[in-house]
Amino acid sequence: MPFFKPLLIVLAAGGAAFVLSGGRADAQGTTLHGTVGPAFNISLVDASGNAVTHLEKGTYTIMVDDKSEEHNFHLQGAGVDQFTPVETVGTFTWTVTFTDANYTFVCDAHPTLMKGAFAVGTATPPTTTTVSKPPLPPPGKLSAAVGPGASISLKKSSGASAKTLKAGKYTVSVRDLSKAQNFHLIGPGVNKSTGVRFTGRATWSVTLRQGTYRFQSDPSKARLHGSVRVS
Ligand SMILES: [Cu+2]
Repeated sequence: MPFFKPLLIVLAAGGAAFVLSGGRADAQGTTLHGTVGPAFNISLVDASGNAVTHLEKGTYTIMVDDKSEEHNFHLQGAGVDQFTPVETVGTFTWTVTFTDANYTFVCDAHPTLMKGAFAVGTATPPTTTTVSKPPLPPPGKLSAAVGPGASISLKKSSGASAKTLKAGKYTVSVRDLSKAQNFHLIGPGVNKSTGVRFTGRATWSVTLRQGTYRFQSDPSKARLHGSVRVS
């Protein structure tokens, strides 16, 4: 019966395709979520929020939320090499195809501290999957103030003027009590200021590197300024 023949062929082809794909999970369209920062943390999780340790091979969408200007997310392995910029914060979407191999994700700035790994397909899973949160020295604390009169200061937690500091992370609590002045901290890798008309408090997290940092009120910088040496 020639009339039915094309229909039978279609059915057979559909059945064969189903059998072929039935043996393995189809990864097509699966989305994974990578996160790095704001602290020293990096992770890759599936839609349920579980850490990725093993995947079926296939094509995935990777959405990365890079929350830090000090860290990045770098995904590497057979056929895959995708990374976010270290100095940029933002979300990134990649389409990647994983084959039978091990893959790693690291922060390029802290590759020994911030890393993870997973296996795909028949690859042997890596022995450790690390999501590191290493103990770090707590950030130093600094108090910055400008106003209410013609005054500006940057002090250590002891209350002493910050003339010299060790390089590292600091939390700066800023009190801007003047509607005509601001507090502006400038130096290697740092350029932060309150608004001139702004009054109130601000908290900044900064990483101070070796060098000289200057603080000033921009409208009166000849008069209201100071500096701190970082070693
Ligand atoms: Cu990092």
